Amino acid sequence: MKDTPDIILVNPWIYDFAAFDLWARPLGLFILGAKLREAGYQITLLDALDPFYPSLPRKPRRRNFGTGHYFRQPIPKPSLLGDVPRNFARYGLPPALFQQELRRIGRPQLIIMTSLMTYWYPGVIEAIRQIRKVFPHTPILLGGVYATLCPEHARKYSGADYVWVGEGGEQLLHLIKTLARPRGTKSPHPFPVFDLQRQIPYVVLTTSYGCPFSCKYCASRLLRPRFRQRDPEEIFQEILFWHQKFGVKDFAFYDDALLVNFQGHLAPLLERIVSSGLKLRFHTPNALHLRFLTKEVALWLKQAGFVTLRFGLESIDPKTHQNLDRKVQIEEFLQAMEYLKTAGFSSNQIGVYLLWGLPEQDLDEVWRSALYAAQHGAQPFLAEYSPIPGTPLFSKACSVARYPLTQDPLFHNNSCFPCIREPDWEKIEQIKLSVRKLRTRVSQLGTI
Ligand code: B12
Ligand code: SF4
Repeated sequence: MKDTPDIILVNPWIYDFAAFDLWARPLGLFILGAKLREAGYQITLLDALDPFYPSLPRKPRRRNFGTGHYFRQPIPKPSLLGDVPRNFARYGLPPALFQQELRRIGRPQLIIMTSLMTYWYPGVIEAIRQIRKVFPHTPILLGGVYATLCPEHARKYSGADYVWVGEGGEQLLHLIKTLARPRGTKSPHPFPVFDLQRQIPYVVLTTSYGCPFSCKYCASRLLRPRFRQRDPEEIFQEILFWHQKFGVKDFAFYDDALLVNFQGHLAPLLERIVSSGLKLRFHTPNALHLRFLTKEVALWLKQAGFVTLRFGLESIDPKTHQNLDRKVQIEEFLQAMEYLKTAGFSSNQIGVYLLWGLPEQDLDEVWRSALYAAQHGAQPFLAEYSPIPGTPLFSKACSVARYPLTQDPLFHNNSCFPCIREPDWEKIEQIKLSVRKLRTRVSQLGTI
């Protein structure tokens, strides 16, 4: 008889104009997986995004440090986003392979699915629809960012039996125990369940939850109301485990506030890494705070093996910061750049995110910011604003947007520039292209 798992963890598809595996893993689901193992459940993973699935029609290209493309299939663009002159796609396994995989695994007692961007909900709905075809009666529990930020929508449309809001502790485990009985298997380790993947090109981790800041465009406080830092030694053991047991060299941090309380938090971890002599590469795809980048911090980051640094500069216009985040001043950016260069970082390792598409923001602001960043030796990366329900900026966004933002989370898609009434798509493409050229020049020459 086939040894079916008690629970299948599902990472659903992405439906979007573009998607790239920039150290993007469902960490919340993998942490939950660790708790389930600890509680004696036998679990398995069905990852709809798996770029290593053997019978994919084409192998997605992989890039540096474990990042890479997903398998992509063009699909019709949702009619609501008809005015956006771009192609739409499903990223991940063809549905037939997803179904085949479900049949191969066999019927579990419970299915647990995660969700990320609110506007990726069509991937959640489709995954649930496909699961129902194979296991019509198995309960499905949905959680994650979309489920937390848009619970009403998720309850009404996802098709899940249970929609969980927030992190979930004992109460969540209690619910799971009413839905599935653990077979009492022994957990192989206490860490997020990256080993359920076919390959482990990198591991993502978070040393803290939440953020002490409260920028008006950000959902961090809605997802994690309390800022909490983990024990540095525990994090070191997590890194050591993946490196020693699975040969993982690339680690990406998901923290919202990695550098806060540096002396008491990140410094002890970096000291452990440096003194252990491990040759690892660290990446921070989620931005770091420029304000906390001192000379000492820069030196530690360099010594410990950080190779991809991203910072939240957002804009060089002081008014934007006054109105929205108060998180950085231009002098702090300049100072940080000096420290980073002195510590030995090269320009192709340093990037700054710049927000555009904010309510009432002039498109030229982002271009000025990009030029300024490049002139000072940082690569500019554009981050389009995604309006998020419940954030302080959301009502303003609703009042200027060209779509009814409250009616469908598809309208939160950052690629649509929802807060621009009449997008000049040609100009937008022109800016993107010019910024890409700036990045190339900066990474080759160190400046422009
Ligand atoms: C890391 C991160 C990224 C990474 C990739 C993440 C990934 N996995 O793919 C990178 C840097 C690439 C990224 C990119 C972007 N991101 Co981002 N990202 C995050 C961040 C900081 C953390 C998410 C995370 O994994 N957290 C860690 C784990 C532990 O938590 P979790 O997955 O949320 O899960 C917890 C609970 O939800 C729950 N849970 C999870 N699954 C399940 C399942 C069940 C059943 C249950 C019960 C519970 C549960 O358990 C966990 C707790 O134990 C969040 C902000 C935040 N603080 O959460 C923004 C966030 C999700 N990103 C956001 C945005 C806007 C973006 C960008 C659009 C930015 C931009 N303008 O370019 C891009 C879009 C990328 C794309 N189009 O491909 C927004 C969401 C927007 C939206 N409308 O949904 C957020 C909320 C930040 C914000 N601005 O407020 N992001
Ligand atoms: S944008 Fe960054 S600094 Fe601001 S609240 Fe969100 S995570 Fe914190």
